[in-house]
Amino acid sequence: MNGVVVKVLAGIYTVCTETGYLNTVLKGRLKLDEYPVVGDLVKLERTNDLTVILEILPRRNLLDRPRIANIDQLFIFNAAALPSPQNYLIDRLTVLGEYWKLKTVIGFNKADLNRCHLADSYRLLGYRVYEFSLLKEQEFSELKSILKDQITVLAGPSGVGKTTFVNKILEQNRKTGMVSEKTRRGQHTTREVELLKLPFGGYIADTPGFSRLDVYITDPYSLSNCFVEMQGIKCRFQNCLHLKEPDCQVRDKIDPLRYQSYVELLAEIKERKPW
Ligand SMILES: Nc1nc2c(ncn2[C@@H]2O[C@H](COP(=O)(O)OP(=O)(O)O)[C@@H](O)[C@H]2O)c(=O)[nH]1
Ligand SMILES: [Mg+2]
Ligand SMILES: [Zn+2]
Repeated sequence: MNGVVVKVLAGIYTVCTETGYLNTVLKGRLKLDEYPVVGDLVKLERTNDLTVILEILPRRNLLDRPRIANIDQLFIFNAAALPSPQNYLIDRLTVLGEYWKLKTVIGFNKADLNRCHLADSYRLLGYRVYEFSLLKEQEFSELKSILKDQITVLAGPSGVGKTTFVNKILEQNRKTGMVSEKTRRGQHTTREVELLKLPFGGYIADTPGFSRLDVYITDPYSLSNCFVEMQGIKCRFQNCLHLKEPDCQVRDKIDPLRYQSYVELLAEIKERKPW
């Protein structure tokens, strides 16, 4: 029997199988190079009253902080207002989406409050952008079709409506703005990540976001590969960071806001301290 690890807590791996959820442990004395993480496909065996994990099937990808495997899609979740969207945060996430080669979707919730001009900028870059209000039922079927049969990671700042979204999608009532979530806010510890099974196929994980870009991108020269609009432009220089180099052919072709994000992200990567 196979299943998907949806939660890891104190050595107990909750696995979703075709017959339901099972709490499992690692097979005794099982020597694994790596321990299972949320998103892992695992091979299970039932022994007496216990279900054990025999093997982790090969991973398609493995994201860090939070640790999660086999992700298909990144849903960058924002609000058109309250809080107003931060292009820098969105750019950081689009960079990670490119880095991990994930399908990337950008959503702007709370369309009832504001019309967000940033939506058009990201559309122009070729991203799939959705503007909606979770207060309006009719806009919901399209959002469901985006998630169907995908393993989606939801990332975005707090207050934008992520929990409201997940509740509606799961047709259940988890508390919005949960206290436990609030107490963790501002701390730099990683919140545990959990995959939630969607009733129409697929899984979704609500995450605090992948903030430590420098964990992944260590070579400043590779950052431009993670900006979709820079991928197609050849700079005349082999080694160009597209900063102040004279005659750089990339710098002037990029949207100024995106370019500013590029410069700031580059600075972050360069400041990286060895661990
Ligand atoms: N005006 C408006 N408020 C919304 C909408 N969606 C969610 N909210 C509210 O935004 C607040 C934050 O929502 P929550 O789901 O806790 O956000 P999270 O921090 O991203 O999980 C709650 O008070 C929601 O009721 C929307 O489409 N329009
Ligand atoms: Mg929330
Ligand atoms: Zn250049």
